Amino acid sequence: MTAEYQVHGDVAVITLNNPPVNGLGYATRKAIVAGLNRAEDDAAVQAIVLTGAGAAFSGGADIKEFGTPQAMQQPNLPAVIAALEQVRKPVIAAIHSVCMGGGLELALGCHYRVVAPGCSVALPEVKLGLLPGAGGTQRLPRVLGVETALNMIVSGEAVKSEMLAALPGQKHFDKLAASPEALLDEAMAFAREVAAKHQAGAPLPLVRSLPCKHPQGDGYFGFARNMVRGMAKNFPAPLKCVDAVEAATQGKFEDGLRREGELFAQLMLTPESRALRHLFLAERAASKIPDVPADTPKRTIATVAVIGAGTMGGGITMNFLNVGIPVKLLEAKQEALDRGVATIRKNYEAQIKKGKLTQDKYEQRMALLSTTLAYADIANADLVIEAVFEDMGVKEAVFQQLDAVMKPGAILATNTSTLDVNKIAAVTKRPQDVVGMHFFSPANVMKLLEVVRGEKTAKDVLATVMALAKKIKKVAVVAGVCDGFIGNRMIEQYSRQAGFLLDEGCTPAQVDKAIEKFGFAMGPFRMGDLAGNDIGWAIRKRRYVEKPHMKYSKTADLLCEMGRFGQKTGAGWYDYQPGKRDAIPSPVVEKMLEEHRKSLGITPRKISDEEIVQRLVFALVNEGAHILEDGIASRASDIDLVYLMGYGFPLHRGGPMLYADEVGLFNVVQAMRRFAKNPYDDAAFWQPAPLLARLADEGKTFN
Ligand code: T1G
Repeated sequence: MTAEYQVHGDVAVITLNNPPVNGLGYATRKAIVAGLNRAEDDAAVQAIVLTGAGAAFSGGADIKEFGTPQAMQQPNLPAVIAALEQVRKPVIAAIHSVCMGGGLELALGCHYRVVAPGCSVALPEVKLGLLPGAGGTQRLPRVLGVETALNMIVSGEAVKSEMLAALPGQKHFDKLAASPEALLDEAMAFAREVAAKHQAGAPLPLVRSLPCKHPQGDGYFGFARNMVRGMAKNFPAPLKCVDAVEAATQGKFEDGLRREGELFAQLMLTPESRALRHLFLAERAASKIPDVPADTPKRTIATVAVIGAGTMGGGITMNFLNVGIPVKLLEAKQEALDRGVATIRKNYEAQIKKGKLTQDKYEQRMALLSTTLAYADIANADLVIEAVFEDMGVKEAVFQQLDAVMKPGAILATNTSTLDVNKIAAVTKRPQDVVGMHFFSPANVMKLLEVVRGEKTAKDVLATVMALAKKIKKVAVVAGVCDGFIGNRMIEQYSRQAGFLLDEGCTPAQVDKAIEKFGFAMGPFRMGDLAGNDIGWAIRKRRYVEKPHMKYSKTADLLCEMGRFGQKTGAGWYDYQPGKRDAIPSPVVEKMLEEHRKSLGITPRKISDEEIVQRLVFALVNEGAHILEDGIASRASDIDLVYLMGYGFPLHRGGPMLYADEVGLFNVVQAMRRFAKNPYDDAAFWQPAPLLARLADEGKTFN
């Protein structure tokens, strides 16, 4: 289905019907034009109403069509809008819900717009690394004013329809309907009113005919560019949005439209836009579990218990309080509970100070929090999440307790970041109710949630947790059980390469600077000093036992043996002034590295930034390929999502697997063959994963 055509007396109604959001794909575009032609040829029809069925008026161009021949197949969207403007009968857009991107541009091509209150209206193309490419940068300023329009276009944020309709002098909406339910009737009545006016000879109003000027012209756009430049680091689209809107104020409509088209075409080809479009689809794909149907019944999660009131437990708790779900926080000792609750209060108070939270919302949330020292008190929770010390023995003891007290059907979740969820489940009589919910610190901020599926985890448990993740505004990715799941398994290889680079002659600062120039927010050594080098130390000690064959640089252990755990001890890979976070290259560390290289008989060599970045990033790619082969992740885009949302991989590169696709898997494999010849590296690791080798050989991509 694409668009339905019906005639009600003297008004034709064209209803977009291309679920889920009436994306304006080729078939839908054709159906709109067919409907317009049919209405124009029907003498009985005096006016045309264009509306949408289902959840949206239209969510815009069909993002899934981008990069395919259909995307620009005529009639493309500009052609459909031109057809709208050429119809000699009044066309009224009746907007009942979401009206975004090309959907809004379509509405702006109509002669009139009637909108229901509560609709989300946006030109969000900039979030896809694009700009409105069907006249939005030329028409929106004409109906809302240049500044309001530019703000909407550069931010991509949605605005409620009643807000826009209330703007003084706006010509965006001709009528605000009483409600979404009343919309169509009101639009039809409005259509008949204007039909009469136009039959009497009044010209049909076109947005393109409205004037578009800014009194301060160059001054304003110069200011706008400066504002945008800061927020648009690594992304070309925002500045081109300014260029396009400026063009709307500088001459004939057609010239501005042409300029917009040029800029849109340029952006469509940028890797940054490919990365953002990939991210958009990856987020939505990740919510689908191949063998768990979308309509799998979900368990009701009305109350949650959290065990452990430390940094993670407190952060996890806040996610549920934030969406109105009561939490009972359990600890072993009262002072730990008091500390945990105090931290939650402090976090909320900080948000109030920043104006991000109101006092009454804060009090509402805190009213949902209760605490206890007794397992019996949490027995009726629908979901319990343990966030206790990262030790298998401790976690097994907790799950034995939970198995004994929790009501039947409660979901038992572990926040472990690497441990074997199957082993934890095995100490209970209900392994089907056990699942991993791996939050990332700070848990109330980081969007990523790894949902770790045990061998016996029930499908309805997975479906429930995935739906709950969306409710608490997390990006959830399902991972299978292995050491480190997806993200931490990959970061181990990244960290190993960082260590080998030090062995071979790099300084921590050189490695950090190279990967930060690539786009990571923080390199591995600054990150280690921030998170605490002792955390990695504890994990390596376990892995030395479990994986004796795995080669590591000893530098990180030497650093920890010196007590240099990072910022928390005032010294790590870098030195720190008391109370300051600025990372200062450390002569002590430099000396340690020199002595260490001597002990290995390594003559330090100059290593290029390119080699640093390739070894760090391709290590992620190769391990990601293994993760796909092992079935730990369902799709490459899930791996990208984990790294973008949880490990600071630069958004404009789209994730390690998409980056490898952009570099070309052939080139990735060639580089790995070179790294495998380095005697101080780990040749075995650099054997390309069979999946990677095959795709490279066949000239294919991960995504
Ligand atoms: N095209 C194709 N599919 C889309 C889509 C779109 N524009 N928008 C959403 N979907 C799919 C999505 O993939 C998912 O599919 C389902 O709809 C539900 O999405 C020329 C070039 C509209 C506010 O950027 O912001 O117009 O996973 O989970 O939370 O200038 O989707 O079920 O298979 O997000 O209710 C500009 C993007 C396009 C809007 C609904 N438009 N979409 O949110 O549902 S470029 C956008 C959204 C453009 C023109 C340019 C949201 C939503 P599946 P969802 P939701």
